[in-house]
Amino acid sequence: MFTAKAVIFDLDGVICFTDKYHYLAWKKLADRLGIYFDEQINNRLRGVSRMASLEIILERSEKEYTQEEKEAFAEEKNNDYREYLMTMSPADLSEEVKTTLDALRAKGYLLAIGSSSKNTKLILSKIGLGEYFDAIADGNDITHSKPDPEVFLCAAAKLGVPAAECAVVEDALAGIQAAKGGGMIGLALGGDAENCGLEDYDLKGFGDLLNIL
Ligand code: B16
Ligand code: MG
Repeated sequence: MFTAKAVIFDLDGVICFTDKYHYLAWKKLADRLGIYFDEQINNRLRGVSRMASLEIILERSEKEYTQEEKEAFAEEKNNDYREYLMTMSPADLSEEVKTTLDALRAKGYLLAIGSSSKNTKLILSKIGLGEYFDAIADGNDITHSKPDPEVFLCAAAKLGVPAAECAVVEDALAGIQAAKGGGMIGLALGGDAENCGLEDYDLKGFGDLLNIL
């Protein structure tokens, strides 16, 4: 149905689920600072960079903070978040995701990760995919986070595949905007990507990739 040579996967919300850990770590910081934060606000952080996430949380703060203070808050949150990540294991990778990835590879697709997260390599190694992908583009490679297409264009360049021949799998609207902005095929998988109106296709589940690629 789609002609692509490569598939670029978002990480959080597509390959595995760390939003609960982001929530717990941001909640701890927000509580310490006396700022209201709930799971609905947490949903706005999908695909958004760490500093941009902090700005969303600080929207409810009565106090203004300096750049230095903000960087310290982001580091504090990240240290708590990484403690949660250390509890992850290959059991956090579903059978459906693993068998679908293997089947796509067997069909000849190049497979890459395009994630806003600076913790991408740690997460992949914890779930047993440390050496799996043909290319990884993450928060460490880019200056502009999704919805900017930079992370996906970086993944395509690392793969050596033209953007038009890359399909992107995303759970975040910001991620679909990034994929389409980069001239790629946008495949929505749940989250606020689903039915956002910009996607080329709504996946019924991860395994549905094998029906369309
Ligand atoms: P970090 P993705 C994103 O990953 C998360 O969805 C988002 O909630 C997070 O703020 C962002 O990574 C940055 O993460 O603090 O680990 O650098 O969905 O693009 O794989
Ligand atoms: Mg995501």
